[in-house]
Amino acid sequence: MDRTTLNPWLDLSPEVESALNAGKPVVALESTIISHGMPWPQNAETARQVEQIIRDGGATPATIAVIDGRLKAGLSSEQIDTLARAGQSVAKCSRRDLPFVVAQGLHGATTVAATMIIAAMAGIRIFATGGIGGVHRGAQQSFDISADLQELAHTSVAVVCAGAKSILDLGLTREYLETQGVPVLGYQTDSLPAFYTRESDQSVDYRMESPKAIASFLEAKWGMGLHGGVVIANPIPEAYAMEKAIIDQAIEQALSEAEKQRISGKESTPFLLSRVAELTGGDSLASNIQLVFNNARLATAIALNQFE
Ligand code: PSU
Ligand code: MN
Repeated sequence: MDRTTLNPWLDLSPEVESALNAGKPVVALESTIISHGMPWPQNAETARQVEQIIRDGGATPATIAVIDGRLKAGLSSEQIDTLARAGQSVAKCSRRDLPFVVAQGLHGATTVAATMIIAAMAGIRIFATGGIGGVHRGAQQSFDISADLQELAHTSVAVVCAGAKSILDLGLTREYLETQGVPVLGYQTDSLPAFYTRESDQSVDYRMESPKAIASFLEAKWGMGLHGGVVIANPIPEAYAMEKAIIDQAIEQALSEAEKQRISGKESTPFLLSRVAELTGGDSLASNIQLVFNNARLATAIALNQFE
């Protein structure tokens, strides 16, 4: 990519800049998962470990956030700590929120949508995370549909995730993605994974057996000019998968508390995530961390294939 065309609002870390200039594989990572998705200090440890997994696999990690009003692809260890310690007090930034945070010179933790936007600006095509946002249960009434889905419709970045949590309506999420022309690939699975569990009652569009097959799919899509994202759904490793009944019960309770407390808008997803984590104790946090690592490994393998 021609560095002179770099967006003037965006800073690359030295590590990310040299990888991109050399045409080496880079994997993007989001920061809402750090500030809003996990508690301190596991969030900072996980963020650093996931970067190391990507380096060990032969690619360069680019953790994405807004720091003092600057868009960043690649954070220092201190910047990761700042977001991790501040937790929910950092602004959760989706597409809608980026101009405010930038204009005010604030820090922002980027969601899947905002991370895709900044990754695309930097010329990064592969992004690893935990779970994507989607169509919430009861969206027929609440209209609560994550901006992540619209971003997937338009922005050409592939998102490796463990599916979506069943705080969402997975069936409606699938329908929405289908309407928007977003392919959902299953890595060695026919079933859409549901984050803590390897399977759900939803299917994927196409089962892919190897990182190479996924890289070929991406090359064909973007090569022929079909802009937009791709969901690459990677089931949680068997050893860390949780019992469906336990997760389902925690999710039902979190949803009913959210309704009683009239939680809505951008608070909804963080509220549900943290209540589910509290209700299931340390087990769900350990699973969450392991599935992020697993997604980083797959994203790295796909990124390497893209550069063969
Ligand atoms: N789902 C998870 N973990 C997360 C998120 C979703 O299992 O951390 C975060 C991601 O950053 C995602 C965001 O992009 O929540 C979606 O928020 P909303 O539903 O408000 O769009
Ligand atoms: Mn929402």
